Amino acid sequence: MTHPPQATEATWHKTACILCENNCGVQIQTDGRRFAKIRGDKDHVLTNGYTCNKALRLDHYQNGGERLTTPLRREADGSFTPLDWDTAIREIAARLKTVRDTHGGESIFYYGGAGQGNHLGGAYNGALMRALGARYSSNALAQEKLGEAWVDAHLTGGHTAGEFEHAEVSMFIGKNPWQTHGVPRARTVLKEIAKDPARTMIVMDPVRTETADLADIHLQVKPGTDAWCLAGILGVLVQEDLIDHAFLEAHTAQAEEVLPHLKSVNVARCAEVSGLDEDLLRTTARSIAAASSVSTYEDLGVQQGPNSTLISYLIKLIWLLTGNFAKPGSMQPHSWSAPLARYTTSVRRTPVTGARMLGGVVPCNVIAEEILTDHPKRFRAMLIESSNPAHSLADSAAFREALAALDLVVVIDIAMTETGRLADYVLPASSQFEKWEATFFNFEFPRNSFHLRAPVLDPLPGTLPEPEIHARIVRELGVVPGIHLAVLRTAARLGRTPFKLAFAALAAVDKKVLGMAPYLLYETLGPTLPDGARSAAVLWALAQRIGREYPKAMRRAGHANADALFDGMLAGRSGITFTQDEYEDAWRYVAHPDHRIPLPIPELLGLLDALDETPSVHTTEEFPFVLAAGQRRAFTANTIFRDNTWRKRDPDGALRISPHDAEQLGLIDGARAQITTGRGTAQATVEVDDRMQPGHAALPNGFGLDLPTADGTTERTGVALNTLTDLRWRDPIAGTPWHKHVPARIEALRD
Ligand SMILES: Nc1nc2c(c(=O)[nH]1)N[C@H]1C(S)=C(S)[C@@H](COP(=O)(O)OP(=O)(O)OC[C@H]3O[C@@H](n4cnc5c(=O)[nH]c(N)nc54)[C@H](O)[C@@H]3O)O[C@H]1N2
Ligand SMILES: Nc1nc2c(c(=O)[nH]1)N[C@H]1C(S)=C(S)[C@@H](COP(=O)(O)OP(=O)(O)OC[C@H]3O[C@@H](n4cnc5c(=O)[nH]c(N)nc54)[C@H](O)[C@@H]3O)O[C@H]1N2
Ligand code: SF4
Ligand SMILES: [Mo]
Repeated sequence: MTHPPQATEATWHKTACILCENNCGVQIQTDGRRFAKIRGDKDHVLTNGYTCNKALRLDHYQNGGERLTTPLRREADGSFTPLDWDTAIREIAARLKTVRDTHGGESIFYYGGAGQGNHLGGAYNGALMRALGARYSSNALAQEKLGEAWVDAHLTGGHTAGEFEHAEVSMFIGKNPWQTHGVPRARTVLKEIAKDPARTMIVMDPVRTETADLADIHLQVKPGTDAWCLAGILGVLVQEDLIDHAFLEAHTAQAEEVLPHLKSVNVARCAEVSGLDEDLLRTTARSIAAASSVSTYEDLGVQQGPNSTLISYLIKLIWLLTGNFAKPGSMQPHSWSAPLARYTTSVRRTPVTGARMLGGVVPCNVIAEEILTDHPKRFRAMLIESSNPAHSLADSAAFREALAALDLVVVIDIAMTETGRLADYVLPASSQFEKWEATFFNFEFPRNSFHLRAPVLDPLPGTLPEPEIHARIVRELGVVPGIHLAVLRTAARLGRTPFKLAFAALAAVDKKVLGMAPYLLYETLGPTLPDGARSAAVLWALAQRIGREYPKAMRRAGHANADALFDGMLAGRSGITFTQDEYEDAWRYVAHPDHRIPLPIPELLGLLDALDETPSVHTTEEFPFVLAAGQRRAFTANTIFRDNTWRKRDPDGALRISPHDAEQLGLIDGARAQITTGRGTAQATVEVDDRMQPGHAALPNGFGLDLPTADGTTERTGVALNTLTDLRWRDPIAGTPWHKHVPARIEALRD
């Protein structure tokens, strides 16, 4: 018997915030389809009731924007025709088949699949790609983390993260966790560090950010000069012999090939290039060396700027040379619920431009170049899911031209986006509060957790969850033998053990079964799961992998076997711990002979040696400012809200400039300015901000969407940043964009 909902505790639904990778556990009280109240979930396994200011605005995601409620097909005149689902799936599958049969499955490109709060749909894309023979994909990680992932692959062989709750020295490099989190319960943790005289916070940022306000040492570098600052710190560590020789001896390999490169660094020159006092670099290095534990966090300020892959290496050398790995408060490896990238040093190349695909992913900045060519191997079709690349990729003009050159573009989103407007088909997804969802942003050690969220609301009529959309396309493609499905369905009805045996037997006779696993699980195990949690079926395979790779840590976390873990995932409304490691286990994650960390990366040591001849200034007389195109602020959240009314401050997305520059340019607070780059122009309202240094300017991310108005047109608030960026400004190794380092001209606008 079901009970009607009442305004009691029963109407609080446990879920999580979907606005950043922390995914803080929250509870939502609904009033019909509205989110009446939102509060932190104290039971949440990772965040214990913590939220920032943004979670309380989630109703603007669920109910603020204009939702899609029917599949749409774009006609030759640019208008959209509503279709029923069967017609849409039939037409899309037929057109995908045509592309595959004419140009090969490899010409079908997959973009996105995951946002800050939703990875479950993306967990199914492998099966769809396989069904099509597609081999190339990309996503937002290729705008930030892939250079770092490649460095990690060389060093520890896997992702590492800091343990800031316990670190004696915490170092944030191009990272503003006060606003952007990334560290669970960031504001609490930062305040605790700032309060404790025994702990030190080092912030490397050209801007005096809210995080820098709390820091003991603010390395206020000139924009884009971090490589010199870090080389200087390393130079001091080696030249003053502040390194941990015992650690190097016991746990690393070939340190002797790295140290001479650092011995010869000219510290004074490094300080000069980065605009800092040499003494400050020396004090910083000494406090790192003296600490019992050091944790570092590098983010967009360096990953989206010059020398980014080299910088990732230098940062990791700082904690490696000082022995800050695998002990409390230092850098740690961790288990994965599902790996977000491939940690490998052997890389494939893209079919047309031959760009390196670090992490197995096509660099975002080459996608348009891969398409806008007559090369026979160019991409011909694109599936885009849970992402808005026409807005978020560098060089919107080039990307839009590339989309127009494709034979087929399919977008899966909850709303009509800038990308959707350019697609041949747009498919409406259920929102993240209308379906089972989860993320694989699980980077904790020694205890790692995972949170499967149950729906808060029924799906909006006309929408479907992504796993169902994928399954319908795969069914229509008719690539899976019916007998496979029949065998697995029967086994699933008999129980988990028969299912496991049947799955293993089938995989033994037909290797393709593994590649199609997400689809097979969705179709067979899925319908047997409680409360309509069909989309969670793929977690069964992840639980099996966790059981194989981390059996002891899984058992320590209280799960007798992989099936028990899977049941725990299904039942844990506030998340569950899936692995509980011990510090000495950290070495087992180091995927090299003897679990030793090999220190040299010759290509990057070459770049380090060449720093003296490397340009540190990219501005010109024509474009004298460094524009950070995408500063995160209190009221920005990528493009997850398609609604401007959620913001309590900074409604226009102000251009922040220093008082010195404002005076030079004749600008005051609230004045309008024109921003010009080699690629475009835009206008913005000015905010004079003494946190900025002269020559540096910042625009926020998440603005510049073309939102529908009552009269059927669209209206844009703030700057669409990537009308200003150029896809050629990118890291030579990782291909990651220089969003934080865009040479620009700023002028006062007079009316
Ligand atoms: N409020 C809010 N939080 C978010 C998001 C959001 O949209 N809004 N987005 C989420 C996402 S997707 C991500 S990837 C993270 C990103 O999180 P962060 O990387 O912390 O965010 P940013 O503000 O883009 O950049 C961080 C800092 O880099 C600095 N910076 C700029 N140029 C340089 C430079 O040359 N050197 C150095 N050292 N620093 C520089 C900027 O001043 C800024 O303070 O945030 C997540 N959290
Ligand atoms: N110039 C510049 N460009 C940048 C950045 C910058 O700092 N400067 N930052 C970069 C970074 S770090 C990132 S992470 C990217 C982010 O850019 P994108 O990867 O494009 O992601 P979001 O802006 O998060 O957009 C998410 C999309 O998912 C849709 N969506 C929300 N929920 C669901 C759902 O449940 N299902 C589906 N199918 N769709 C859903 C939303 O409507 C929205 O269209 O931007 C990058 N671009
Ligand atoms: S820290 Fe991130 S996940 Fe947590 S409430 Fe704020 S925006 Fe949401
Ligand atoms: Mo991001």
